[in-house]
Formats: sequence, structure tokens, C-alpha cells
Amino acid sequence: MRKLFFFIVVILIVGCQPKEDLPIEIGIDSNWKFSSHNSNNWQEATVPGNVFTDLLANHQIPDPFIKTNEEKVQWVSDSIWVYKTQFVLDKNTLSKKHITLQFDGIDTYAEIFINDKKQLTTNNAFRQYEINAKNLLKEKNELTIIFYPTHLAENKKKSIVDYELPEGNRIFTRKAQFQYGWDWGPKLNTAGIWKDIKIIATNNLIIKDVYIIQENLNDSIANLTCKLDLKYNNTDGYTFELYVNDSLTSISTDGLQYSPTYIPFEIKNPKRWWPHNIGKPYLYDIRIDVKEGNTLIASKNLKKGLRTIELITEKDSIGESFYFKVNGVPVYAKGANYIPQNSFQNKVTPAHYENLLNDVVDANMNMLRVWGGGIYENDIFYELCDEKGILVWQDFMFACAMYPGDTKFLNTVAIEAEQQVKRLRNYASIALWAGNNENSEGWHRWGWQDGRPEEEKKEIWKNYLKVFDSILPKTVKELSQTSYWESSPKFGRGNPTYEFEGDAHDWWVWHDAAPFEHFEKRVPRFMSEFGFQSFPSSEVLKHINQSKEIDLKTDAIKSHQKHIRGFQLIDEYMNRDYTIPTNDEDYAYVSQLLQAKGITMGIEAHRRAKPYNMGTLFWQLNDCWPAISWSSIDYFGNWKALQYKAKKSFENVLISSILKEGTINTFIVNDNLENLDGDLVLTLLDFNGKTVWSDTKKIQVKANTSEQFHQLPVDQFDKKNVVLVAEFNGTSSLFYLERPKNLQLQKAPIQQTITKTQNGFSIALSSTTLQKGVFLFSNNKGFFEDNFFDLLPNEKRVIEFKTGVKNLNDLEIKSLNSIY
Ligand code: BMA
Repeated sequence: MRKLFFFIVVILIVGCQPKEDLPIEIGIDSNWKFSSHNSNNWQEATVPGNVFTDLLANHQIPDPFIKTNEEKVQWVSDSIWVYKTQFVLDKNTLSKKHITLQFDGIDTYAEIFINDKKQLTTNNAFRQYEINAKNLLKEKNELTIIFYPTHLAENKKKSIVDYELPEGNRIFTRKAQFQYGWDWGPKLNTAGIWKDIKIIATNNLIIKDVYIIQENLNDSIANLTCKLDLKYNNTDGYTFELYVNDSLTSISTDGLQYSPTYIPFEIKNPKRWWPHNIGKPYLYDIRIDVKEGNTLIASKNLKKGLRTIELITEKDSIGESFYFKVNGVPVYAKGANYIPQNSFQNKVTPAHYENLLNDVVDANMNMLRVWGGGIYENDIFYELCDEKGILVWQDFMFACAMYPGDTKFLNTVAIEAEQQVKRLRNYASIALWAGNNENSEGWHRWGWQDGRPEEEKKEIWKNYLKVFDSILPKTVKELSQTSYWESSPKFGRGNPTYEFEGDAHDWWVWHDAAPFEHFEKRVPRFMSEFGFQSFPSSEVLKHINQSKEIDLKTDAIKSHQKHIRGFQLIDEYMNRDYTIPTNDEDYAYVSQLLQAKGITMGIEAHRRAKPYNMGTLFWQLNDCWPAISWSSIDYFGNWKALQYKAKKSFENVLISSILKEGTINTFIVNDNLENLDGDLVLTLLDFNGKTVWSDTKKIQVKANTSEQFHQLPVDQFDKKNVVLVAEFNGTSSLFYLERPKNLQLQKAPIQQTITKTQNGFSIALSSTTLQKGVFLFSNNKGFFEDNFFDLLPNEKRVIEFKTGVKNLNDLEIKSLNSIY
């Protein structure tokens, strides 16, 4: 009796289960071997990956990221490499009506053989390829891929054009351009299977693409259409079910379904997606189930944030605006330029994405620009930006060059653009597609036209327009709801209009050695690039040298500085503002203070100028290898002084002062969407803590504005010995009246008390005199919640150090006081 009951229950449960006949997906990621062509020396390979990391794992090359090893591995890019694997398919898979072999990323010029027969030739690392493999695959299979050095194809392509295009042969190859060497990155031109390879087998249809079109969005309703691109849809009847947050919202049972299929649906009282600094980045869960009778034959899940984002470029009395409206609200963009996190993409783990994007949010940034010389990032990058409320300015992958315009090139670009726009169009974070990085500026202002006959110039520009004024904008317009911008920047800095129209890359500071004060004098409408280099953490410096000592004069360090005048410029600027330290460790530390000072001067000048200026993205957030570069976070994820200082300068409420003709003008910038009432308290302190002057003023700071609230003539004060402390509603800022090297900083100890906490240590600090640029350091891995800060006289500051270690006995503290 008991047994019978059991059987009935089982039958009921099994009987109620919906049937499934979903496509089978098999990753071809194991068993891979590689060898150089002809050598037959087969070694284990990792897929996805690339030949450098495989050679490294097999101890065939030295680590190109340390010492001067980069030059020793250049031969790798000049060789032919063969990858192969064997795999077995079961009967069930082989019996499916449709079998596709899908290559998500092949880097770059390759021939693909299935069971010894060539099936595909590839030439674009940024696109996906597919092979109909139904009649090609058996029970036992071999997949072989031969990779050819890029220079072979490039030289061939070059011979077709009878003139040289700027800048080098990389322009002929659709792959990450920075791998040919950049002014912050090594020349490590990879080859390999850099993304997944999959077999997809099905008897039924496949959902190739889901696109959620936002027809209309207001506070009471979101009218949406789900557009499905289907493959292999036959003449049977299907049911399409659409779920929002797991509840069935729309159903369509039209019988015969064609591709594309449209499913209209609506969401009442929709919650909006907002950048994290002004709201919640709310995401809906959307699921589409396709059924044939009672059987589930295909299903897709995605997250969707509902928002509008527009780029507003309108003529005004000064020039032309450039800003983003999110859900109808002008949003000030704060952030940085993002480059690939590693020369070898397979080394970038989900944890790297998570940590870096957390650092972005922690530093109060709300926008990243994915720069055009790198890669279209992996989905996880955009998923996390959606989740964390970070806007993404997405460049197409073209940078600092003029590109060819032959039909083959244009065709591959068109496919790449279509695939990438489709892949990224559901992400709420995508705020803009931009055509290229500095191609237009280069053509107009970097001498690229010099000495060329008129016809040639015409042809090069015509080819530019084919890509950036035709293929790309058309693709973005037809396939997405995102704005398009032809080239970043709109005008080069040599054209005075750069200040009044469009976005700007202002490299007067650094490349033209203009003083940091330049940022205060020439403020553009939207600063999409400006930057200054610094040395990385001692962890990175020691790693480059593979030594326990910090030595900045080694060949290794020199080879990790890719800007020709890099060291000289750091020195020149340091000499203007700081006393140049004599030992290397202190020099690296001061270089970080210098970078932070210059860039935050820029950030604050831009923010004070709101709404004339509506965005500030510094160059650059991260590094792709251990480097001396413009980054604010080094290769090992350590925050440089800039990342800490930018965090402060990017706070929604910023008190910012500027000294002009003997008067300090104090502004408050409010990025919040509410007015703020409170007391502005200003105190002038001397370096021993004595109040020299003070004032309190009741003020209201309007929502989403910047306004000057106070003026203080300062000629009667001892400028070398005072700091202005400004406070408003829990926010504070410090302002000095002299360059750091002129300040009368006093030598005095910093008292410290260290207490063990659950997550690490609390470090309480104080000093009887003002301590400038207090830097805490430990060789133990961990994170100081604040660093490189100024300690006011007699102030007690408690800094949390998050770390897994039990003892903190190597804590070192430095300040400018101690090294001057
Ligand atoms: C900008 C970028 C990069 C470059 C950086 C620093 O122009 O677009 O090409 O690395 O400057 O020079």
C-alpha cells in the first residue's frame, strides 16, 4: 500500500513537470594542445586564452610583465601557431536537426579545420563566427586552428594601398589596437582563441537575440516590445511567454511565427534605473519562454533597467552643449577612462571586474568611458555596470589612426558593429556609442595631412566618413536607442573651439607641459580625457624589478614607462609644486601626490563650472600591466593617491575653493536632486591649530547646481602657514594658499594607536602640527579606507585598514613634513 502511494506521487510529480527540449550547449574548452607550426611540439593549452599565456604556463617564455622581458618575447607574435583538440559527441547531440559551431572570438587571422577539412577563415577578433556543423561532426572529432602572424596579412593589405595611412599597420587588423604598443602598455600582440567556442544543437528554434525596445516610459507606464530574432523556426505553432520578475506578463500564440517576432508588454508604475549617485539602479528580471505545445523549447533570461538617456548637443550663446539627460534630468558625469585590465584578456577574472567596478562606485564615479583602442568588454563588465549604476560611454574600437576604406574592410566593420551593438543594447548602463578615439583630431591637427596630394587626402577622409559618418551611426540608429557621437574629442586642443563645443581631450597639461592651473582657465563643455602620470605602488615597482628594494633607475623600470618624455615631465611638474625628494621611495610617493593634485584641480574646476561643463572623465582608471602611467589604480589594484583624492572631489556635495587675485572664492557643487540648507562654516587655521579667522553663513544650495557662496580676501594672512577649512552639512574641504613646496610644514611625530578590529585594524592618528599628505603603508595586503590625506593640527583621525592578517607590525607612515 505504501509502495503504491509512493508510485502515485512519483507519477503525479513527473506528469506535472513541464517537458523540456532545450538546445544543448557544449563548450569546446578542454583537451586543447598547441604547437608552433612545423615543430610538432604539442603542449597543453588553455581555452579561452592566447599563445603568450600558454607559452608562459609551459615555461617556454619569461614573464613579459617583469624586468625587460617584453622585448624577449616579441618572436611569439611573428610565429605561426597551431591549436587543436579532440572531442566526442554523444548520439543524442548528433541526432539533433541543427548543429552549429560558434566561435565567440578568434584572435585574429586563422584557418579553422574540422576533422582535417578547412571550414572557415577568420580576420576579425571583434566578431563572432558560426559554422553549420550538422554534416561535419561525428562521434569523434578534431578541431584545428592555425593562427598566422598579423604582419603577414597587414603587409599584403598595405601593398594594395599606394600610400601610408597613419599610424602603422595595426589599422588593417580588427583586433585590440593597444596590443601593438601604447604609451602606457607593452607591445604584446596576441594570437589565440580568446573567447568561448561552443556547439549548439537543437531540434527546434534558437533564440539568437532578444531586444527589449522601450516604446514609451513615464511614471505610470512602460510600454515595451520584446523583439526576438529566431533561427530554425519551422512552421509549427509556438507559444511565447514573457515573464517580468517571474510573473507572466505577456503571451503570444499566433501559431506560425516568423523571425523577428515581436511581443508587446507593459509594466505599470515602472521603477527607473538611475546612476547610483542620484538614485537606485533598479533592474527588472525578464524571461522569455518558447513552448511548442507543452514542451519548453527555448528560454532566455536578462535583466533590464528602464531609463531614458539622451546626449544633448544644442547650440547656445557660447557654442554647443554636451551633456547626458537621464530620465529627463541633466546628469553631471564623473569618472575616468577605462582600458583593458590586462594585455592578456584571459587573465581578467570575474573578481577583477567586481573589484574594479566597486572601486569606481566607492570613488563616487558615475561614468566610465570604454576607450577605443582596447576591446568591447565582456558581458560581465556591462552586467556589473547595470547593477552598480555606472553609466558607460562606449567607443567603437578605433583609435589614433586613419583606417582603410576598401569593401572587405567596410564589410567586416559592418558585421562587427552590428554584432556588438546588438550584444550591448539591452544594458541600461550604455549611455553613448562613440565612433573612435582621436582619429578626427589626429587628421585635422597632428600633421597627418602634411605632404599628401589633394586626391589622397580626399580619399582618406572619404574612407573615414564611410565608417564613422555612415556605417557606425546607421548601425547604432537602426539597432539601438542610444545616441552616437562621431569622434572623441570633437575638436583637438589646437582648435580654440574645443573649449566651447562638444567633448574635449585637454592634453595641454602633460603633453604640452602647461601648468595645472591651465585646467582652471580653460574649461570645456565636457572633459572626456585629461591626465597626468605617476609611479605605481611599491608593490608594483618591486615586482617590475623583481627586487626587495625600490630602484627607479633600472632598465626594467625604464621599459615600463612607455611615454618618451614621461620621467622628464613628472620631474618638471614636481619641481614646480614640490621639493624633489632624493630617495626613490619618496619620489614615487610624491609623484602620486602630484598627480592627485593636478587632476583634482581639473575635476574641481570642471565641476564648479556646472552647467557650462557637464562632465569630467580623467585619463585613466586602470593599467593593463605593471606600469608607470596615468592610472589612478595600479596593476595590482592598489589605489594611488589620485583614486583617494578623486573620491573626495567626486562626492555629490563638493565644497571647492579657488584663489583669484588675492581672494578665495568658495563654491558648493550639489549633484543631488534636492536643495540643501545648512551652515557654511569657514575657518582659517594656522599649522599649529590656532584659528586665524572664521565665518559662518546660512545658505541654501539648489538641487543640481554649482554656486559661489563666499569670498575672502587673504592678503593680510601668512599664506605659507594657513589652511582654509570649509564645512557644510557634514562635508568638508581643505584649501591652501600656497604650493606645497612653499608651505612651512613642521617636523613633528604622528602619534599612532593601532587596535585590532573584526576586519583588520583601526589606526588612530594625531599630531600637534598640520601633517600634509599622510601616507600609510604596509607590506600586508589590505585596503586603507583613506590615505594620502592631510591631518589637521590636534585632529584625531581614525583610519580603518581592512586586511586578513593577524598582526600589523610593519605599518609605516610618511608625510610631506617628514621628507622635506
Ligand atoms: C589619450 C588617449 C590615449 C593615450 C593617452 C595618453 O589621447 O586617447 O591614446 O594613451 O591620451 O597619452
